[in-house]
Amino acid sequence: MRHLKCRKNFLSGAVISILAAGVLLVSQQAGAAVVWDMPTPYPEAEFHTKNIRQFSDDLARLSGGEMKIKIHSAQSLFKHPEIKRAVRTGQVPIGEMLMANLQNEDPLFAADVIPFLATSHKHARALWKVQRPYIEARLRKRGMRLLYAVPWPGQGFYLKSPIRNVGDMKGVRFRTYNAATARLAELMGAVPTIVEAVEIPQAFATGIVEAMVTSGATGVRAKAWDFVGNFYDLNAWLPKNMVVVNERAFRRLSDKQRSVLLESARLAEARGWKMSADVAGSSVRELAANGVEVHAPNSEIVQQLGALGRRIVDEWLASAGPDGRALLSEYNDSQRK
Ligand code: PCA
Repeated sequence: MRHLKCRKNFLSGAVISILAAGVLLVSQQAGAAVVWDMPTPYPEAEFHTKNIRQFSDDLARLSGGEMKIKIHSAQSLFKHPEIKRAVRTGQVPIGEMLMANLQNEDPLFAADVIPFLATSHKHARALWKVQRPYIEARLRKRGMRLLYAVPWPGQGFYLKSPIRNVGDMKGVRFRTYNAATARLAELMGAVPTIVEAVEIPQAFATGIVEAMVTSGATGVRAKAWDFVGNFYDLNAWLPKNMVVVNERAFRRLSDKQRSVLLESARLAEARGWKMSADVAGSSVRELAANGVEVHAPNSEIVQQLGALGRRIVDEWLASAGPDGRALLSEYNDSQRK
């Protein structure tokens, strides 16, 4: 008797879920609003996040209110190192992260943090054109899809005192942001600690670090002038943020929603590259206006960093295999044309 009752409950449960699935199907066909939570690592005022706001506005507008993104900036929903997994497993449908942070999965993700390979927006664009298909393929293999990527301005060093050469970096507690930047610090003889962008002021305040590598943009956002007096404007590389979507979430969208998403992403990529180039200039001016001395590196520093850069290329090539060699020669060919 009891057994039968359970069975009846089970049956009605099944009927309810079938009905619920039907309702879901109907509501999606009727174009009910899709609201996506989106974790990002960087603060609200950062140009990347402003670009995501506009991306979200475009989505809402072009979809006639059918799609919305709820942005959770500054690691408020997931910490930066967790965002890829959250998107991959479908905990969230969409997220932003630094592409090169996926280097431990595949070195091709880190082609844009090789020092002195691409040192301007123009070169970074050429590198991205070559790198993109490799990234798309690798994300697809992991159940994700690339929407767009936008670079940070060129990377330089923030230091308390001026340096004459790279030897002066020996033993310096140096803030880095991923494995590749930590490796560079190590080769310079500095002592790397990985610190997220939003945690920079605290890391300096508590003395965990005394110098850092990042862009003018992040230096301004962290108010670098509160803790360092010198910026070496190296433009050593332009790392990219990427916005990726979970493939299953993408497939659940209607045809119209998918094309609106891809169109909004195209607009965001074009806009973001322009914003990045603008911020490259304005942020260095802002650092100077706040009393940070902006240095062009002397020839000894350039030469020493160049040698470290070549060593990093060799290490990268050794780990990146045939695809790495193909990427590098495609990029070098594009530069000869
Ligand atoms: N800002 C980010 C990544 C590179 C950059 O310019 C950071 O420093 O964490």
